Amino acid sequence: MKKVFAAVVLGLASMYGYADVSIKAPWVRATAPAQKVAGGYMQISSTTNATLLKLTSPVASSVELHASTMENGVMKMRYLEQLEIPAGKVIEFKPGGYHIMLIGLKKQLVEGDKIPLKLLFADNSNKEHLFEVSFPVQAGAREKHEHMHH
Ligand SMILES: [Cu+2]
Repeated sequence: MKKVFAAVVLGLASMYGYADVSIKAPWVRATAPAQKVAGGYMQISSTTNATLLKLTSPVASSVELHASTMENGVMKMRYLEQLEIPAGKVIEFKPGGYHIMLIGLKKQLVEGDKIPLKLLFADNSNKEHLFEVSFPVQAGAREKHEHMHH
């Protein structure tokens, strides 16, 4: 009887035990009244290999994953279909690097607001897991070159 119980507990643990991915220090940059795009940042890590597949938010018509890179002294932005999160590595989203791009904003993002974002991850057995994360809006430091391609 004890053995059966242990097996059930293990079974549940593998089904619901997806605490592997952790998201730290999320924030979204505050916007000007007419601004339609905003950048979002966070740190993602996972104890097992995972893939960030998709992001959505009720405040934007779409949410994309972007990577900024310097090429010959010019900041360029690249759209990423998805992002691999290798086990044990912290992927830092920050101005000038990986970022979330909220596109088609439905309202102004004011410092102090909290923006809900849903992040869909696939684990290493291709099971999908939906995370709901609240991103506080912060003024942050303005970097002129950051979104020159929008
Ligand atoms: Cu961007």
